[in-house]
Amino acid sequence: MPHPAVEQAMAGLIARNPGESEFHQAAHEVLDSISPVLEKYPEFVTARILDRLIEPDRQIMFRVAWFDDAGVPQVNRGFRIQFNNVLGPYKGGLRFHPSVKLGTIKFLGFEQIFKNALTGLPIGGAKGGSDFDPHGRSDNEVMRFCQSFMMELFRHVGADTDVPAGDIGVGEREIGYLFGQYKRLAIAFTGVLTGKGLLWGGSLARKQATGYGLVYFATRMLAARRMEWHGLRVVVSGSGNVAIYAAEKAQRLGARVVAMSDSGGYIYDPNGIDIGLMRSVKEDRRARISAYAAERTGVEYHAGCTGIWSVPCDVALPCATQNELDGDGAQALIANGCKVVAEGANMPCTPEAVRAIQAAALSFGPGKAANAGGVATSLLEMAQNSQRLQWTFDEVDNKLHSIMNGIYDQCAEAADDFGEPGNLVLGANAAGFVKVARAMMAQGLV
Ligand code: NDP
Ligand code: 2IT
Repeated sequence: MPHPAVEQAMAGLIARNPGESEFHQAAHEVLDSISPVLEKYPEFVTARILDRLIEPDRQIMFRVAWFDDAGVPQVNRGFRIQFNNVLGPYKGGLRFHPSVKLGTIKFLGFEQIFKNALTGLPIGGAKGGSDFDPHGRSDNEVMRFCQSFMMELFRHVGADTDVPAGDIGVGEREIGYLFGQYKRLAIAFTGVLTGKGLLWGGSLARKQATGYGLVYFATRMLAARRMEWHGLRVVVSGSGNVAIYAAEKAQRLGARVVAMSDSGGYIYDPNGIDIGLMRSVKEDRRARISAYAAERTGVEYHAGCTGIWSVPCDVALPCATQNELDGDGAQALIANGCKVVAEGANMPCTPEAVRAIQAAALSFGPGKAANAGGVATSLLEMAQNSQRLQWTFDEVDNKLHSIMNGIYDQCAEAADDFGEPGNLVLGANAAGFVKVARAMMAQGLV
């Protein structure tokens, strides 16, 4: 039975945020784990921590108007949800994708609170973005959009206030245009954004960090089953920033990544992905993944992205988007003998998929723990900006590695403490929540 405070908070959230199904799903995922924590800390119930935590500190929504290359005015909607800054300045990415709605940003911002808490670093939770679709837009169109977006956002962000970064559809190009406009408006060169280019305040290893961190986390999941990467078959969905560097690191550790995807379809490459070719297709040319199949022998291309889960593998790393791996996908993975599923994307597994994976005794690593290496390395970028220094690749990568080990240890220990050893969902939610709740108690009713 859920604790009554959980039921009250969830009912309030649904009533106040009608129709925001992704936010409901993300909140359920956390709140369903929290009852034993509330039993242990009744003071959190008295202080109504849950009801306070599910209501964002601030929700910013604005019009973004810009001219396309044909001179036609275009209108998009911009968002920034500053969810909770009890542990540090707001921190979280910006997503540019046509599917972005208020509820999408709320779900991502809510996840970010606990993820950032798990890193052990001083960062609060936020997320932002727009329903703008960069696909097929020229660099000039992307620049004009970014400049218009920052024209409003700049009032709400700052190196000690709120520090956005990239997410789907926002990479170094977009961060560059956003940074240029911020600098012009604020007359200040500060660490207001992370994921910056290496020549202008970026951190080495930030681009690789989410994917590498995911593999470091999954290494611990494998070790708990007395397994290692060498010789394993891996399926990685997506072919963006997180997917490419997860695939690269897994292969460097001796695994064979046999399938990757984009929103149009997936490729099956039984010999293991050629990372150089994949980067050329997706990063340099911004082409479709079908081009990879056309340029390498022995590769199959299949239209439609969900079929990727029927490719036999030992480890599955969903790294594209929310709800991309459903109950059927999970059943296919289980039937083919998959042992470990670790989330590189935010909430890529549906609740049915997570239940099926856990019931079949596969190891499951939730995104808020497994993909926290990106935001953790963003904090390392902020630290370098404050110091006016740039650390070496290895320095950053070593710190990332130990942060991921620390996150895994916290999740495993919290799962033990709350009586479900190996349940990293419970562990991540409980460990993240306790930190945030304690800090909220200390800072009073605000
Ligand atoms: P990118 O934009 O670099 O790549 C996204 C990839 O996912 C592309 O291959 C894209 O295909 C695919 N994709 C996007 N939307 C859909 C969709 N609706 N259906 C199927 N495929 C889709 O983004 P990132 O790699 O940065 O982000 C991927 C995931 O990782 C997201 O969930 C993000 O929130 C999460 N994440 C990112 C972090 C980061 O540091 N970047 C940190 C932690 C989590 P296509 O090109 O066809 O659209
Ligand atoms: O989901 C995420 O953690 C990110 N998109 C990265 C956020 C960040 O601030 O680096």
